[in-house]
Amino acid sequence: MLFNIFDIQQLFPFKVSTQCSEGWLPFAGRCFWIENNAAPRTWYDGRDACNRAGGTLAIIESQEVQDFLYQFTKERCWFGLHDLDSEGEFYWVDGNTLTSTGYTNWLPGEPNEQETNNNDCVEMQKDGGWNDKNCEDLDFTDGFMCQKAMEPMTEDGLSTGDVIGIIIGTLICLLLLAVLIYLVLIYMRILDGSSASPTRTWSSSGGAASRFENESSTTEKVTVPDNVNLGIGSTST
Ligand SMILES: [Ca+2]
Ligand SMILES: [Ca+2]
Ligand SMILES: [Ca+2]
Repeated sequence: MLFNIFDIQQLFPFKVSTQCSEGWLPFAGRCFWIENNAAPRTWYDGRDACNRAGGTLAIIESQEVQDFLYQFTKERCWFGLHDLDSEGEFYWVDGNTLTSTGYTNWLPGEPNEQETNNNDCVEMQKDGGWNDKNCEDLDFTDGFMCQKAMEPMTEDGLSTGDVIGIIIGTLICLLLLAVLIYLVLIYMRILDGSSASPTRTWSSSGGAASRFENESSTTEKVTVPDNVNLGIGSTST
């Protein structure tokens, strides 16, 4: 292999490691965002907000993740569990089944799907227990929990996109600088050319014969016919 990515990275002025962007909490190898005190949100509102932030509603696959998230929740919060596709079969938003993760924290008597109320989305209540609830129910559930993967970032917290933006911006600046220097050189050359143009002086040598002579090394002579009166040297009356 001609190029080793790690060798190339050594040439790069940024040290990169995986981190969470500002405001996101690192835990269990990913980043979490807990939205509290928001306006009332449906499960879909939370899902869409997490997606817009580049993540999904949170997946709680263990007691550790449950405990971590619970310490930041101040109210009922939606998370990424639902049985929208098949009643009673709960899936995480990443497509895995609830049984595949093997952890649950249902409140006593939950999930208690009500045919008239379609409880197909799951919230964490204030005591940390899970409750299935109508996905569009705005009562009591004002928060949601998101997760997303850690991102490669520099020590200064710059993401890959930021670094690429800086590099592209720098290249554009260098290109503009090169164009500016080129234009300045052309302008200076034009000025030099005009200052080096022949300076013409009048020479009266040769009697009536008259001509312009170039004082510079470049000789340019213009012969003026003898019968042309240039009005130079004549005395006005
Ligand atoms: Ca249902
Ligand atoms: Ca249900
Ligand atoms: Ca319920």
